[in-house]
Formats: sequence, C-alpha cells, structure tokens
Amino acid sequence: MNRIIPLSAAGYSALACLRAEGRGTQNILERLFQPGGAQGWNRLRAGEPVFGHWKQADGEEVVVSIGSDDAIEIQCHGGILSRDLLVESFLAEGCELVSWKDWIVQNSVNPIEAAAKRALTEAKTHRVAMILIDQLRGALQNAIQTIIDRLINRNSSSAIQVLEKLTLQSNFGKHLKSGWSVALIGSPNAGKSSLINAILGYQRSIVLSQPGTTRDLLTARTALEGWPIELVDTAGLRSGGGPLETKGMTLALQQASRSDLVLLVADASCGWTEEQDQWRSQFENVLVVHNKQDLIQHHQGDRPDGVPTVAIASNGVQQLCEQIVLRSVGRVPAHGVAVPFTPTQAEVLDAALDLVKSSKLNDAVELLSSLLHEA
Ligand SMILES: Nc1nc2c(ncn2[C@@H]2O[C@H](COP(=O)(O)OP(=O)(O)O)[C@@H](O)[C@H]2O)c(=O)[nH]1
Ligand SMILES: [Mg+2]
Repeated sequence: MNRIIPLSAAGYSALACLRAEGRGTQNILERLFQPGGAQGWNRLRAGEPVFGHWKQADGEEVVVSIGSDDAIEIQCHGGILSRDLLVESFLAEGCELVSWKDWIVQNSVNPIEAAAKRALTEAKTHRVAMILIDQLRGALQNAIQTIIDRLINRNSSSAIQVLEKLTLQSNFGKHLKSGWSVALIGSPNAGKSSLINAILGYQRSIVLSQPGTTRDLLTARTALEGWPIELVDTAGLRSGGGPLETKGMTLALQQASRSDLVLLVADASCGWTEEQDQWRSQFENVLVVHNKQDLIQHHQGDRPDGVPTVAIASNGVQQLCEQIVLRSVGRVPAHGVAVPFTPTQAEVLDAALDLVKSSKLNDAVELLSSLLHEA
C-alpha cells in the first residue's frame, strides 16, 4: 500500500515536509501535481527538485523531489491547512497515513536505533543529544552484542562485567528524557524562590517577603552545564500553620522524596535548628544552602557543611549550580560509551544480569536479543 507521511510536525512554520512512498507513487503524483513552467514529467529526476502546483488545493505551490528510493518528498507552505489538504488528496488516492514516529520505527535497523531516533527528537540539550547519537551509532548495540557473544561462548564472568557496567549507566540514561529534578525545601522566607530566580536568571517564582507564599509546587526547567534540570519550588516547611500551609508542607516533603536532589535552604542569619537537622536526615541526597550571608552579624553557632549564597545578589549561585550538577547528574559517561536510555532497556538488562547470575545463559541471550531484533 502507498503511504503518506507528514515528516514535519503539525504547527505553523514556513515550510512543511511530506513523504509519499510505495510502488506507483509517481503515478499518484502525476494525478495530483502540475509541474510549473515548461517542465514536463520527463524532467523529474532523482535528486532534482521540481516546483509546481497542487491540482486539488487551489493551486497550492509545492516543490517535489524524488529520492533515490523512489519515494517522493513534497514541501508545501507550513500552515496546518495546506499540509492537511495535501495529505487528504493522498488519502483520497487510497494511501495510508503513517505518523513520522511510526515511520522512524519502521525505518530503523533495530529497536535501539528506533528508540534513539525518537529520543533525539525530544532531546532538550546538546549534551543529551550527543549521548543519544552515540547510541544511534551503535554504542549500546555493540555492548549488548558483546555480552551475547560472551554468553554464547559460555564466558559468563566477562559477560557479567559488561552487563554490570551497563546497568550502572541505566541510572544516568533514564534521566536523559525527563532531566534531573531538584526540590528546594526549607523554612518560609529562607530564600528558596529567590534562589530559583537567581539560578534561572529571570523572575519566575513568586517572591514575597511575607512567609508562606508558595503554597503549591512551582517547577521551572533549565539547563545547568548542558544537562536538563527541573527546579521545584515548594511551600515553606513550618509546623503550626493553617490547613493550607500544612497541605503545602506535605506536598513539599512528598516532592522532595521523589527528587534526585534536595536543596535544604536555610537563612544563615538565624541559628541552625533541630527541625532543619530532621529534614536534612530525612532524604537521601541533600545539599544545604546557607542563604542570606549578607545579613550575618554575629556567629550563629555550628552549622552543617553547605553552599553559602546571597540569592538577591546572585553571590555563590555559580558554585551552587556546580554542586547541583555534581550531586544530581553525577559522573558523565565518556564519549562513545554505551548508555541504556529507555526504561525497557534498563529492565531487560537488569533481568538479563539476574539470569546470567543464576546460570540461565540461554535465557539471557534470548532476552538480550529482543533488544536488538524486535523492531
Ligand atoms: N538580604 C537578603 N535577602 C534575601 C536573600 N534571599 C532572599 N531574600 C529576601 O527574603 C525574602 C524571602 O525570599 P523568598 O525567596 O520569597 O523566600 P522563600 O519563602 O524561601 O521562597 C524576600 O524579601 C527576599 O528578597 C538574601 O540572600 N539576602
Ligand atoms: Mg517561596
């Protein structure tokens, strides 16, 4: 069956791009497209774009070109209407509509390549894209093939070595799509929202001098050192407030336990409290920020290690960003290293490791092969 694939996403842009493929696509095109000028069909050759008009869409201007694989690419105006009109005329010719996402999958050699291509379209930063390109070029596929070969040769200990390395990278890889989440918690008025604004470099959170303003969770996405980071502003932690404040506090603590890193923001001009110590020990990955350094007038007693800042003057914010990346993103894989980047890949590798450890080598080979062959 002939297929029509809108390659560019729906929306407003200067140009839209469609692809028509399948046997006899050129015959269909002949019925739909009128080449401009004196050009005739005998002039349409692979790689040579031809300008003309779409017969069924009030003479919409288009450029068509035939690829070496006989598929036809059509560029038309980028508005949703012009693109849809062209698509509809192909559908009226009996073509099947295929989304670009499905087309990518169908045109990939293996599931890893398909997943990498899809993930690349959603990559939020260059550094994320570079890692996905490594996988697209075969880093993960080669590593999995190496494991399979070793298992076939009954060399399970060296297979385990590679598998363990890969499963360690899964934790990094699973963040590539959504980024790393960093929750800011602490007493009302400590400067959480001001710190987020300082990190973002623009006013995004609501900053008020009255305690208890941020009752819900406010999130802001940014990139630190090229990694996608989601900063979550939370309500101040204070017992004895009204029901709304208590709700905000519960939300804040829940969010903190879901986050990759918790920034416990403290007002450095006030003493360190037992309550703050409790919050600090409540979460696995906590970084203390001693904000309002400018207001310190006399020694406030012992405080835990942390990053000193003056949020309103952006002092210490660069060091804070460095620490955030170090503590959340952690070790970055070197160029060309295999990184599992989808939940399925991570699950399959974990399960394969268990199988190898319990000497079920054939089962492990079969499971790992599913990552390479089931498109
Ligand atoms: N002097 C001083 N004031 C700050 C600093 N950071 C925040 N503030 C002020 O403290 C108040 C509370 O800040 P805010 O960010 O809303 O605190 P939050 O409740 O923790 O989100 C505001 O008036 C800020 O301008 C700082 O480093 N130094
Ligand atoms: Mg706030």
